[in-house]
Amino acid sequence: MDNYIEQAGFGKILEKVRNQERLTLEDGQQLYNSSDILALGYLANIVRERVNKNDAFFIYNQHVNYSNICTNLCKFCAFGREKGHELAYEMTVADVKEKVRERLDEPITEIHMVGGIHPELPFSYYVDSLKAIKEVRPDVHIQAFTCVEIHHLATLAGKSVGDTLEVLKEAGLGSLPGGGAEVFSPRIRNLTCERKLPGDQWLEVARTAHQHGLRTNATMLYGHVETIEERLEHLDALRKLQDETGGFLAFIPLAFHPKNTAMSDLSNTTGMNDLKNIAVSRLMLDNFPHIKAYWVMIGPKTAQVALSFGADDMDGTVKEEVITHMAGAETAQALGHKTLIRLIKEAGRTPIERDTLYNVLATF
Ligand code: V47
Repeated sequence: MDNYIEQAGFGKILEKVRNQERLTLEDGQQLYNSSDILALGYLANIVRERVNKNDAFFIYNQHVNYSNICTNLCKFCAFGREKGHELAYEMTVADVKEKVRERLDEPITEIHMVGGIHPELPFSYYVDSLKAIKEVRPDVHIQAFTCVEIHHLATLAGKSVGDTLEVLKEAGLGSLPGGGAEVFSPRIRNLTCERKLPGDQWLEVARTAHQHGLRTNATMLYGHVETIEERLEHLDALRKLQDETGGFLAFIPLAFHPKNTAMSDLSNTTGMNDLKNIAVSRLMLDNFPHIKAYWVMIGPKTAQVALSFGADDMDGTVKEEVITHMAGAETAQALGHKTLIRLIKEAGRTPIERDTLYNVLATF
């Protein structure tokens, strides 16, 4: 295989990967510009198996999207709605509590809760929602509110981001999901989400969360109008912050779904692009412990194959995914525990049920 990699022009990168040397942005360019997916997969798999051996993780989780009312109305998003729109919705704290109560008979270990930037809900709503979830399921880990929401909540609370996080932690917040990162480039934010928190401020909220002992994830929305350079700058910014804090748990490349968005003239991503983003992220983000193949966005079949192209995590059972399905995702809204185990086993990996912080709960 080494001969093959050298003939494909990746000899130097192979040497660096073997010697655990950091890849440069130019190396990243070369990887992204190649269509030799087997070579990319081979290289990414070296890092994947060094970091995670043969393990492939999943989690028993439940998504709760408390409201789609949003003042940002990003062009790539089919979920957000203006207040008063016929498809706008907002759950009360009692609704959130009920959503969690409905599944009390299932061994859910994580509640993943995010929503739009709501113009009116007070800070107390968010605190009370966390407390309500903990009342129903005291042991559950709540992974809630993207860095964009946290910034908004700090404004509502009239406190610093750090002090806001302390209040939320006290109410039950366990960690932050990775959404809202999109592509940090100001050009992309101007084109697709001009009202959203700028990239440098997203990173600042993540830094503060890490300083306050909260682990967070990071995402990148790819497959719209971003360039390869912009993707690599995004990965580089995350890699630098991770060097500084070590607070990121997982990176999740998110495949753009155009349906029902203001960018619906664009095409869906392809299998090659999906696998390439997994492989290049694994290679560039040498300091991230986990790369997640989010089956909701790339489909369970590609996510399964991704376990050989750099990914070590398939996310989880999810239950009632809304954000991607509003944008035309044709995947199921939930996957069974048994299906996840079968997908991982057939990929030749060891299925590991984890909790949010990657503690092992069961090995299959
Ligand atoms: O922030 C919005 C993205 C994100 C579309 O942290 C879209 O473990 C594709 O961040 N097509 C929310 N993507 C989802 C998210 C996430 C999901 C699963 C796990 C984790 C984690 C995080 O979805 C948004 C935005 O970047 N998004 N619209 C769309 N049309």
